[in-house]
Amino acid sequence: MSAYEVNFDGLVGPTHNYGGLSYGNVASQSNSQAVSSPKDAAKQGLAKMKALMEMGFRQGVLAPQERPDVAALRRLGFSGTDAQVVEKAAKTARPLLAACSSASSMWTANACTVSPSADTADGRVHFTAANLNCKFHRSIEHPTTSRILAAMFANDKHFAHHPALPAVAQFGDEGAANHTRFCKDYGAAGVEFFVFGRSAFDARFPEPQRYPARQTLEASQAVARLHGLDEAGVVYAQQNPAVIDQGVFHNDVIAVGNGEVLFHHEDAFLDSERVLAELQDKLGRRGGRFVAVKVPRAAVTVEDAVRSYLFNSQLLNRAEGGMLLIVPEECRNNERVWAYLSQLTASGGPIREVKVFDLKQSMQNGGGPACLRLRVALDETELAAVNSQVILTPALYDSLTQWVDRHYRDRLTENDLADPQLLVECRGALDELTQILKLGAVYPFQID
Ligand code: SUG
Repeated sequence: MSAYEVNFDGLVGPTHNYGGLSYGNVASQSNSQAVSSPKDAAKQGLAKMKALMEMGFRQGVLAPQERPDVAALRRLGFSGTDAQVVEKAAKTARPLLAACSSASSMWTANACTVSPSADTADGRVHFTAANLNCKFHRSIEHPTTSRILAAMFANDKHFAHHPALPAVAQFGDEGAANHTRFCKDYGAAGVEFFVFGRSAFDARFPEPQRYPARQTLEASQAVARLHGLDEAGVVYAQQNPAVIDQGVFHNDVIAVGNGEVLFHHEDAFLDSERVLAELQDKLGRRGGRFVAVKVPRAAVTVEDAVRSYLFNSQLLNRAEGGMLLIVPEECRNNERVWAYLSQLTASGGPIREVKVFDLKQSMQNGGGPACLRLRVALDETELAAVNSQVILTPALYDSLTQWVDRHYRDRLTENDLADPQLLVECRGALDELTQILKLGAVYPFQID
């Protein structure tokens, strides 16, 4: 039976703004307080989805969240009507209002970890929502994420959903941003590669000195257990703490894999040789031939990788053979990175083509092409069991574009977050969206 990789991109929410909320994410910090354009952000994301659909890839959409999150503000002690809650937070606790207004669920690589049915003990596709415990503004995403995933993949026979891990730093879990799957074919048993930043319980693993390591080994191990993965098909690797300290806050900022190929920076992992040998061995036992494309620091420094987001790219199989790399515009603007890419595609290796996308609105918060998508490998039967309204078609693209035009603001500043009307607009937009995507009631304002 044929199997596909379906990319579910996050639709950017109406409150997209630059809150400077992510310590350790260089772009988020350096663009703090800049004026955002929610409308441009949503359209840049939709343009990427449409382009992939037109290239023949299966493309899905993951809905944004209700923001400001009034329920989260109430849990922090703000009271009164919804408008009063926003008003009081704006007056006395701006950083909390900014955190509760973030549109960060757009980076769906962090929504959850997914294991395809070919890898799991019960033959179902498993999803574990990420607790995103490292940052408050992201830690409030998982309850709604779980409801949205359940509405998209609503079939017990094929899909198993696990709630987020315990909400403590020891089980800090950032979802698919630190998880890659290698396989000969999407439908064949593969090797799941979990990259962690630190261990919560074992002091032998070194830690970064400056910036936080968000993903723990123990969280990755728990996800592998929940999904019923076989040890023979799992590899754990520690991210190099030195690169976390240079702004590589997720593995997907320094490496990307697809099929039998890992495209990675020379400094991405600790004990790199051993890690690559284990991947080669385990994939070999599953009938695959592992290929590592290593980018030397002499060609691209970690700093250039972080600035350009070279590795936060989408690595996709082309129908005509070879792979295509989807990169952000910032790669073309960086001379060294662009020179490297030109040489890479001419080198006769697995990566043959590069396509560039303008994702500036998301990039300014540290979110590139790979952050914006959640990969789900599905066979034909499973694909048929997915809520068909979330699969992009030309008609859905048109209706989402018109929906954005109707509801989104052209510009948003920190002061605008204090406007209670923004909440009204957001809820109105999302109510309509749940009808377009046939999600049912998934938002707090629809169920509480
Ligand atoms: O968690 N930025 C996100 C970016 C996530 C990127 N995802 C992956 N690499 N997979 C984060 O740091 C910034 C929000 C702000 O500052 O307004 C933010 O949350």
